[in-house]
Amino acid sequence: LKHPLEHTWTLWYLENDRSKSWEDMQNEITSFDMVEDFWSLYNHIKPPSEIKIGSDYSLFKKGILPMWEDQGNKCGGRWVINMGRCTKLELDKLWLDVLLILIGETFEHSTEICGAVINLRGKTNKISIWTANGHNEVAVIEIGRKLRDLLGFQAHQLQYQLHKDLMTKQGSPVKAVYVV
Ligand code: M7G
Repeated sequence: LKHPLEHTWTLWYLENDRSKSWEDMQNEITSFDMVEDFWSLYNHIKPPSEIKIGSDYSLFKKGILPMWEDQGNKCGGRWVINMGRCTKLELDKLWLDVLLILIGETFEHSTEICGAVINLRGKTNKISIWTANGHNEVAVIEIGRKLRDLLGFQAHQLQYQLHKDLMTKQGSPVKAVYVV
């Protein structure tokens, strides 16, 4: 007997390749809607600490592409966690925690959740949680506070950035519209 999840989720893998456009670097791996299928996938793939620098994993609700341009993301933004210096174990643990928080529908405003991304960038590894509407302050703040508490970041500030700001300010720092 398998245990159903509330949503169907799709895992994506981005492999850096200068000969391709950014969109073409995204590879859809597989989708799942059962707890047991999540674990068989998780146990089958490399953890983030073992994949090449420059790569990303993304887990999104099925039907939402892991891109700013998708209808589901274009008015939204992300809570971003800058990992800084951390061990491989800490990195893999935090990503697994984020995955479980997502598929477990942990938030009151779970409908606002689009997905999560981990960017493997060496010293600037990042994990972000993408939500659908950056103007839905109540939902964004609830999600940010709960993330901070569940991940044990009480002493660590989390910032929320709008995708439209990231899209237009490539390279330069992007202001946070919310902080928790
Ligand atoms: P990143 O990989 O999100 O972060 O963005 P990084 O700076 O830590 O590596 C790097 C670049 O990838 C951006 O400047 C864009 O050129 C491209 N890129 C990233 N994202 C998330 C998107 C997206 O959603 N859509 C498009 N078109 N390009 C993106």
